[in-house]
Amino acid sequence: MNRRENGGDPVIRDPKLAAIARKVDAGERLDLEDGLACLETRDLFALGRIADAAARRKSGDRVYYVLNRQLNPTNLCVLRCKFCDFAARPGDDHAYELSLDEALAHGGEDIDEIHIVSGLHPSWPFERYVEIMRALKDRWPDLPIKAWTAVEIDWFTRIAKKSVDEIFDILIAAGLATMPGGGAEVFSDRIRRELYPTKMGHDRWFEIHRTAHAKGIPSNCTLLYGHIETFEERIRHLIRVRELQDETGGFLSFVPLEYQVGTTRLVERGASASDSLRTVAASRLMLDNFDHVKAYWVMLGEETASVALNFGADDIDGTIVEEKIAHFARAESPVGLTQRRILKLIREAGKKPVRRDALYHVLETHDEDDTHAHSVSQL
Ligand code: V47
Repeated sequence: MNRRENGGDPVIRDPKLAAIARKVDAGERLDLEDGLACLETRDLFALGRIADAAARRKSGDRVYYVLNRQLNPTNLCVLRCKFCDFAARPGDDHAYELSLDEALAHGGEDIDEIHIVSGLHPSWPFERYVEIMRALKDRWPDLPIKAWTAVEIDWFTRIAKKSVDEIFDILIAAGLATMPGGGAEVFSDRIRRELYPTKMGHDRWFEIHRTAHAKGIPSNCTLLYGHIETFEERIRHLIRVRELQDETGGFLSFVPLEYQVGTTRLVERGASASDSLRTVAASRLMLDNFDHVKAYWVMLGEETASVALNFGADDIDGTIVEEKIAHFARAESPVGLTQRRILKLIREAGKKPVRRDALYHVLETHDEDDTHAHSVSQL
């Protein structure tokens, strides 16, 4: 195969990837078969190069990160999703509810995003969730709040007996800037029936994100992969979210979440590093209308996340400080990363770190490589 026939890359061994490279070069949209070829290929490095080229067309050699903290006000939850180690029932050993002061302690002038995700508490009124946002906003008016997955928004409509529209109006007045992409899981009715039959349906997830976008609130979309889903279900998930992005343009970032086996043990072992890298690359290549694909280090682990920055990801999330959802599920990654460590992971991938806020406003670019000026123990 010569250079012209395989999309300009002399060493693409997989002919399906060569065809994908040609399509990407020509700006053609990939279809289900292409997505499957990305997940099935054994030509991992060629896939990485194609996805990296696509990422570079969006972001150059920049990789975004954010100084952030996660706040999970409670893990008490009325749902029993079969993949989740975080949720608790009243009386469970690991159940907790943060007081308002404890929740407030997660804010600060040192961060550019507070990311709030909660359980669906059996008795908290809607006002309790709003109160947390208002208290944060009163204290740190400039701190962008990224809060509540669509599942919580749906819960708020039920406990407050209000429409999605009305709930958003209240949350926006309380300081909502953007929404995380959780609760999407896998857009497959089969998976929903098997793993989270009592959670709201996927159509509702789309309705809520569509409403958020119409109200000027951008959001993310996640994919929970590496459990019982098929490759086809992964790719159909990408195609479905791509359709809403065509319609609204309101998504900021796509976030593949690697299932943490923890005690839920839907499968014996989680996704391999190469499966995760293929999933990141497939996401980048299928989602031609998304600006950002995230390598979420908490679930990928630092090393795979750093490699994923050469497989189509242009964002590594942030410092986080204390993460609970993956760590209750026994994630092996640390509970938080220092800014210095994040800079090192990005630079070791050969990319330029760019500090952003929750809405991807650029706050700082780091041109000087000071990674090696510090000993490993400080990193
Ligand atoms: O929807 C639960 C997932 C999500 C497990 O938008 C698990 O930037 C892996 O929304 N293994 C909530 N995942 C977290 C979330 C999120 C996280 C990071 C970045 C962003 C973003 C959003 O956590 C849930 C569910 O899919 N989850 N249990 C588990 N065992």
